[in-house]
Amino acid sequence: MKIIKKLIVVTILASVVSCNQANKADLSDTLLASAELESKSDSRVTGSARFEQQGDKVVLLLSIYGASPGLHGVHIHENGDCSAHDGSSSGGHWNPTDDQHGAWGADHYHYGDIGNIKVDSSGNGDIAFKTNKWNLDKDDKFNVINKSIIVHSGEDDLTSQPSGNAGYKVACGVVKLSKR
Ligand SMILES: [Cu+2]
Ligand SMILES: [Zn+2]
Repeated sequence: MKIIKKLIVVTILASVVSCNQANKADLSDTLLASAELESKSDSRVTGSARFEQQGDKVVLLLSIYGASPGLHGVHIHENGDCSAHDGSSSGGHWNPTDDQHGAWGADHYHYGDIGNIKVDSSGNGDIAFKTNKWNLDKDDKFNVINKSIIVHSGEDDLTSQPSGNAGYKVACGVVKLSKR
């Protein structure tokens, strides 16, 4: 009986150890960042963003809650600072290529011009975004760490300068490296 118990314990320990090793191996080349979006300008909008480096691409998943139904402009802004009541401390659109505001992938756009997020009748919205123009791991001007992600009160028209006439800022979160 004792021998059987020992065998069971040894087997369980061995499987726990091997699981841990497998997880470590998976994480070694996964770089993650996140942003918790807080309400701004007396809104009730909150949200969370997750950034993952996948090879030479960054994948962004953003979910927001408590927003009015319809389209809301979403951008990466240049400063990782959400302290102002109206979010103005986040600065302008992140624009490392010194270009004009526009639709992502058009002739002219900012690297922070994610576009619009669609919010349903319950006030929830999700957006998934993937690009090889950003990174989480390089010491260059295209690294998105320490920038901020902003949700606006209105729709980004993808045309007006300098920021798409998307209204005021209703949520803001600083992009922080979370795991290597
Ligand atoms: Cu913005
Ligand atoms: Zn822009």
